[in-house]
Amino acid sequence: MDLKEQKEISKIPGYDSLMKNHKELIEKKNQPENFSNGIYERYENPVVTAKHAPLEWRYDFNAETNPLGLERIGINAAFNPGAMKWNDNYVLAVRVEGNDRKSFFAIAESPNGVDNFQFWEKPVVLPQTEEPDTNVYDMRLTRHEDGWIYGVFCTERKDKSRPEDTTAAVANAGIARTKDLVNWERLPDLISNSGQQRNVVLHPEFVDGKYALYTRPQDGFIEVGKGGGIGLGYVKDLQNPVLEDEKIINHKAYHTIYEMKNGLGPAPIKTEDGWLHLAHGVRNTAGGLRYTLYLFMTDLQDISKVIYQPAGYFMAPNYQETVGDVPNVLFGNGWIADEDGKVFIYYASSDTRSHVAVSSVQKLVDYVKNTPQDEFTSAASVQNIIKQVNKNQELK
Ligand code: M1P
Repeated sequence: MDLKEQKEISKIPGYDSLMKNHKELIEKKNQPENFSNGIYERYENPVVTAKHAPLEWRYDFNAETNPLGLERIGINAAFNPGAMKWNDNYVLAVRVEGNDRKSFFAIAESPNGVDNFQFWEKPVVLPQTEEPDTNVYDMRLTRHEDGWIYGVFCTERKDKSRPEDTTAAVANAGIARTKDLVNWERLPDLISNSGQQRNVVLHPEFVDGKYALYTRPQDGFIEVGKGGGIGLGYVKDLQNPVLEDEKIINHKAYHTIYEMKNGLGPAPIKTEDGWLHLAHGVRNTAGGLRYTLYLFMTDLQDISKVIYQPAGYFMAPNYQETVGDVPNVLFGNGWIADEDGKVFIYYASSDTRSHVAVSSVQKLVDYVKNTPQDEFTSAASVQNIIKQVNKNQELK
């Protein structure tokens, strides 16, 4: 018996069909949906799901130690990916969540941005600070002009001031940087005046020689309380990331899609008209929280100044997307603007799986500049429709 034969014999039962089905899933072609609102095209299939996780992570393939061929480590979800272009390919820093509820990051790469996403061999090994993370999630990737690629993510730990409450947690921004997406250097966590921080994003350029960070201060772990809104603050040195001059630049507001809370998605895209931002807004309903995505634009000279913000959502969960571990959620923390102006918007549905929608800088800029702004009353919304009807009547 030669060595190769010995290896074949030692594989678990069902190995070949497991491998075949996994390959078919990864190589499945993706198409745009038939319907588009003209602003973006959603793609039919999710780009990354729990089932895309490599079989090597999940199975012990050795028939001697796993004679029944059982899955040993279950993967529950693959969502909220950060995104960037990498050697002409499209990479996602996916929040992969195991059956044990722990999230970690893993890089998935595709040649075209819409299908064939394949995870790299091993998940990201994130160095720890003195106080280890219990859970990490929602990495925003920023290629900063200082030459590093930064991953800013949420780090969650037990709230030790409430030992009796097993659900009490503290969220903050963890910061790591890399040159190759494999070896990561951990920097200290953000130091800010807020009790908790989530949805923190690094701006890609220096502002007056400082690092600019978008924040989302909050009083509690889930509830933003008196805090909330998308903030902006500055850090002189990321080795000692003390946040200064934090101010809210995009407030939550009554009777909007971001009435209860909001948070920035990925780092903004620079356009000739301004910085284009993707964010999520949260409102409460009788059926629970509803997360939708919205866009706004800030001034090129003064990044704290919102210059355009269309009313309402840009993208909301469709019927299938409303279903998942945390229903009725769209969350987007990754997008890629290609050199030809195409924009790949990566978003996740219901904290379960990751999708793509494709648009362009031209369309998104037109959308933010020409969609009516929220005037906060039904009567004003009716007037906006009437204005448009009258304009169309001039064409007759
Ligand atoms: O469950 C929905 C989202 O909830 C949190 O986002 P936010 O702090 O804005 O409410 C995050 O845990 C996010 O990962 C999750 O998708």
